[in-house]
Amino acid sequence: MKAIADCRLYGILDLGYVERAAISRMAADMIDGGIDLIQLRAKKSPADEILAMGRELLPLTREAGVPFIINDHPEIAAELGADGIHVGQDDLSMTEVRAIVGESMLVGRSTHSIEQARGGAAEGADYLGFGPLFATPTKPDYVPIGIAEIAQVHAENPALPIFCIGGIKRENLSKVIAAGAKRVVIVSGILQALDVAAYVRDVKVMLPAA
Ligand code: 3NM
Repeated sequence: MKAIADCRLYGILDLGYVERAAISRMAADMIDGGIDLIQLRAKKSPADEILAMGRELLPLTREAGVPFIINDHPEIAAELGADGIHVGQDDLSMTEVRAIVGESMLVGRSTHSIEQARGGAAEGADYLGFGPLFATPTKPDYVPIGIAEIAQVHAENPALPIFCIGGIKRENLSKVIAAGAKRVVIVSGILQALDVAAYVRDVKVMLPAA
């Protein structure tokens, strides 16, 4: 499995954009393009459906060596044997998450400020999300933080993988990289692309390896 330190482009299968029946096809296209990480984000789905989707996706990601992350639900991640769990600011503490998923699973935390990123680093998160950089319909209730603090958040946490997120598209990626981003999450840009694999491939070329 690809190490988190080597991951640059994080894709999310968000059920707000992808039909349930199309998740495996979408995952395969993302993998084909060279996606580094895949998260399942199904905010409105019941636990048993998330588990069923995870069971469908995990063999695909495993075969590709792509870490598979579950959003929000540590119990499901543990039951599934996922590679990671991603939690938000209002979710469980790191201690509580670790008690459910164990020590070896990746734990990611969403952060929306420099201060929250310090908290994520201090609690021992394996990686951080940092955003939303720009306004985005995927997470409509959040005030965008812009790109000015990207350099600082990286300077403060040089060893921690930080994934910039929120409103990032192929079209504005060079601006985000110029501001200091090394890793990004792209949700709607990938899921709404006419050619998903080609879109992922293009973005990967723009994100140089360490
Ligand atoms: N989390 P898109 S922004 C899921 O800032 C999510 O924590 C964010 O989707 C955060 O690429 C976001 O379509 C949505 O803008 C990202």
